[in-house]
Amino acid sequence: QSLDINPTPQQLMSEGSIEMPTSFNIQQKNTDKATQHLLSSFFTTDNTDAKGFSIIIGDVDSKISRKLRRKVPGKAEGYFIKSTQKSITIIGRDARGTYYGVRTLLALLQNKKMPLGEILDYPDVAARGTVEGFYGTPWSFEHRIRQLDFYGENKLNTYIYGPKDDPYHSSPNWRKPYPENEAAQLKKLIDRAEMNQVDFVWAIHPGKDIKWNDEDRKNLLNKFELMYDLGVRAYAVFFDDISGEGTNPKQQANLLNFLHTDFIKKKKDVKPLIMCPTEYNKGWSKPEGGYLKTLGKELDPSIRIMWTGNTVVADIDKETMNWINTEINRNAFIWWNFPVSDYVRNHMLLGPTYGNGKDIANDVSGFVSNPMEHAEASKIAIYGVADYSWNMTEYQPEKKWLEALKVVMPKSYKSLEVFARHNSDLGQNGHRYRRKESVSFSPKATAFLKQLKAGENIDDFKAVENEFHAMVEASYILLNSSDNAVLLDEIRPWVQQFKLLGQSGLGMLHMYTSLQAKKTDDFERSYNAIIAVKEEMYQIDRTKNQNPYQPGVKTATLVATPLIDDSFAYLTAAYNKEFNKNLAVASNYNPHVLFTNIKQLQNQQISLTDRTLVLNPPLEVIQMAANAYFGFELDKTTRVPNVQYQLENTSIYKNLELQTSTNGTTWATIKTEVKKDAIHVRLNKQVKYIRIVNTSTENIETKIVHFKIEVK
Ligand code: LTM
Repeated sequence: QSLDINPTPQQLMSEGSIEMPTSFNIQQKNTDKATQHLLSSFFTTDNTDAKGFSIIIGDVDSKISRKLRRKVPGKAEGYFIKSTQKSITIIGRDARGTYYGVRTLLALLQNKKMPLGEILDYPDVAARGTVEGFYGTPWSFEHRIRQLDFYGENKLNTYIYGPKDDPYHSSPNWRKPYPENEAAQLKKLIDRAEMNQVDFVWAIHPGKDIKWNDEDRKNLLNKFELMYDLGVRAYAVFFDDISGEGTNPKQQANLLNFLHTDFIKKKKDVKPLIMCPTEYNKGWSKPEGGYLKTLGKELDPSIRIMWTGNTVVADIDKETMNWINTEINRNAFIWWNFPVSDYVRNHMLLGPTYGNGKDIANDVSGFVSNPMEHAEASKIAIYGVADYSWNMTEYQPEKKWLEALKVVMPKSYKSLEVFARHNSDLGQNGHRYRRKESVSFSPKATAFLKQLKAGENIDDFKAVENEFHAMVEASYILLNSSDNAVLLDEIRPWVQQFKLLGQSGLGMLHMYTSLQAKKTDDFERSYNAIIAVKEEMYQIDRTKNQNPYQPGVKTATLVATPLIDDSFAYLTAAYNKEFNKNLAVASNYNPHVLFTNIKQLQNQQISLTDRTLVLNPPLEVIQMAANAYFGFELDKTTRVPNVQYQLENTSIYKNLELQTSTNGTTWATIKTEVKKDAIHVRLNKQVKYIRIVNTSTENIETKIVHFKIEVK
């Protein structure tokens, strides 16, 4: 009998099972609201009775648990369950432990038979959960409610509220109170978190414009008080993605220590502070500047310091932890940037949670995932995070991924599996973070292409055909499913795109068989159908999920799409050659490349749409040393009618030059004028290289709002 319990308990001693009782006698003296609420969600007058099967619930201090208390694990939030023929006893190490014990009990009661034996359970990591810390549309109130319930169900205890695009969390309004409506919603969320035994950690992001003076100290304290009145009992201060004065580590430490003594300690019922440093990953840390060491030395030891790993987006291993923990004199609190997709917004990241070391439980003070702006879809990864952070050594990514799919779509999970296994990679991106995709299909796709191009018999033809059928069928099932409308709303454009991709795959296979049989009419019919399907896909890409960063909808980009595109191009060329035809080999190939000497930008993506070449703007602050530049190298000298760019720090325009060149050696400087913080130039010039250069001797720090040129 499989006991579907997420996260996986630490020790489960099974001694058979009995028929599942139908009536229960609950004996408990708990006062914890969350536990009461949970019990009443299951035990009603219909299934309770003084003569029913005994369920005894208490924490280590209650009389009820006197005999078994020594069995309760010594770790915070742990619990012990003993299930016999006559009764079940649940004893928690603390209130949260008891709550988790009851969560496990309710999972046990979902089984057909009642398992007997003992469970000893506790979390490996103290703080587990999410940080809503992405750029883009913050989660809605309803989504957050669903998340908090999900965290309770999966024993996650931390939700850090820090959406970058909430102006009352960050600039310009961090000093101001939330408007009435938003405050009322936050209060409801805080209550809901309490009902799920989740710490609602409210984060502030003041570093963009903070002044290191008494006035701003008071502003911060005042905002903390306002949030306290709404019910907040845990706080974080973020200093990520900022430049200038706000980055000073001594000032940051002073401020945090002040908040610690003048707020946290005084309140008595508030948890220790969490902070996100400016140098929050190794790639950006400058040991010579002593930033992290200063924080490590000066910050009160109770203050937890967040860390994203060796780079902004990275998986975490023992070495990473050893390095950072030595720098900051404490165990870092991991901010894991997965499945966040704010830098690859046209992708849906639905793959398994994997990649982090299974040996870092004792090296971290917390582990939170930064999710996608698609809250419901993020649950697939978060489910894995819940298990990983609770019971690291036992964590099995694939198994937990399959379970997660079933949890989010109990009826249509098999179709969701087909969709999710082809929608997990991020595509090329500035952070170079990649995920496995189409794992079982990939070898078949490779063999197919190889044999096609070698003119050999295609061994896996049927398997490839089956996969395309599965893609189309799964999409139809998902698009018409009713078991998770919230999830479907988020993924719909991607599923539509996926269905069309599957159809184009089937069309491509038909082109192949028609060419083999020399049936030219059939070949051209399928060819034209694919062109029409591609047009429909293009329309989705141009109308759905539009945003200034990575607009559009991309699906199955690692294996299935390249297989179909390559085969289509190959078959069309082969057909043209054999029958002396001239069918177009459609291509959306972008021949231009990024031109930069800035390391941070080296992997940044550029995109070409309707003759506009765009640098997909990075979300982070860019460091431009003297002579640093970024721009484009066009595939050949081309007329560029217009250029537009905008940087967040407008005071630095005077230090920059817009330059063009036809050979990359001699450069012409273009006159620019600032209008409404941006630069628009009517260039109308033949150009092969175009760049923005820091011509001053100073280091420049700025975010790039946009940079685009027209190419004729
Ligand atoms: O990762 C951190 C600490 N900060 C930001 C996040 O807000 C953002 O979501 C991620 C991923 O783009 N990168 C960051 O730098």
